[in-house]
Amino acid sequence: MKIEKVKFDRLKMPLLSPFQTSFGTATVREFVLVSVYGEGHVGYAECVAMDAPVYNEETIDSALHVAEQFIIPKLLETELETPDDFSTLFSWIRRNNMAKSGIESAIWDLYAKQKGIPLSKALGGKKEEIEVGVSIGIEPTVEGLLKKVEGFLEEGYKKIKIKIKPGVDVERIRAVRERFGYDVPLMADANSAYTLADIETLKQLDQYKLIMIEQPLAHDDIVDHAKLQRELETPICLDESIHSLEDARKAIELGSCKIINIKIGRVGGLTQAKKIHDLCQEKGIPVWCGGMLESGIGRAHNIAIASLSNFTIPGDTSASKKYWAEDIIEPEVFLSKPGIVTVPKEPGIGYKLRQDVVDKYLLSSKVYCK
Ligand code: OSB
Ligand code: MG
Repeated sequence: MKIEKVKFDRLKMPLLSPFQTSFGTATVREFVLVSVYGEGHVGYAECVAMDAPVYNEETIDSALHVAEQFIIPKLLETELETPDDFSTLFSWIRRNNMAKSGIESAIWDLYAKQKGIPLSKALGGKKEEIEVGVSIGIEPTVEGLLKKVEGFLEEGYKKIKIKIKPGVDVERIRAVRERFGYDVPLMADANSAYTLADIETLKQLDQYKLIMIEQPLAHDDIVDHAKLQRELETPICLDESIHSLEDARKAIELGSCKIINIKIGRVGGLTQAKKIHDLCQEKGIPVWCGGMLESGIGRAHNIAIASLSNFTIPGDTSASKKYWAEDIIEPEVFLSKPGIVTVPKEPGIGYKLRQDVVDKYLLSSKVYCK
């Protein structure tokens, strides 16, 4: 594969409603749409770095810098056999996984389009449809949270994830259980807001039979999570702590988690995501696909990777309309049946880019050729 041109479009799209996590509140999503060109085809992906380094160490600007200085010049003069070569070629660059992933995932889309096969198939995915859930931010009121949960349950979402932080945790989970019962597949995501000093609060959550608690402790920890997991009945799922195959291996070996959330951007691309998926499968650790408030382009990649067989837990890839008044893809991501998204059968990601919507939210563009 020869990459002839790379284009970055920086977009800023308003969220339909504010999204609050333990690290802050978002009302807009700024991100980079990546296009890679080769042999008459265009591959698309999204760089999911955020505007501030609150989730991981990257930002949109740091990702653009790393891509421009260290990835693109080499890429434009190298012939890749397969998209897997990308991660070998740039393994010398430490971390900066979202910078890598934005370009690598676009190359995967390009590859699948050149072969005329769906991206899901190129990755080894077998599922024709995937089960999806929703991630609900920290709502200003309990009543507001219950209203949102009710709406998403009516749409048939297969997993309800609720963001928590110290002081806004046990009462929220209790309220959802009291209103909707114990059959609702419910989980909490703390985004690293607790320490081992909060163990009594975290233990109180056990009585609500959550399917898991996601990343309760520090973003860079796997040791305290192992201690915590020994004290909790609720399975721990790691998100922020897992950046690589090696991180996953160590966390599994230590007993730091029983489930792993795979985000393509956080682990440096689809090749690494697939490797972590395969390791987890071998070790009996179920995985699911997390989200980063993606536009439809990022969602499309999430759908493709979630078609692999060990993605046995519904992911966070909800319909486009949960976040966007209008998405930049056609068709939008929608539920084909309650809580189900159909995996596209068209070549590549299987969604078309809506240039009119891209233009509407465009801040700036930059093109790189040899
Ligand atoms: O922790 O999973 C997370 C959004 C931004 C950063 C981190 C996280 C999230 C979400 C939203 O939970 C998931 C989605 O895209 O719907
Ligand atoms: Mg998370």
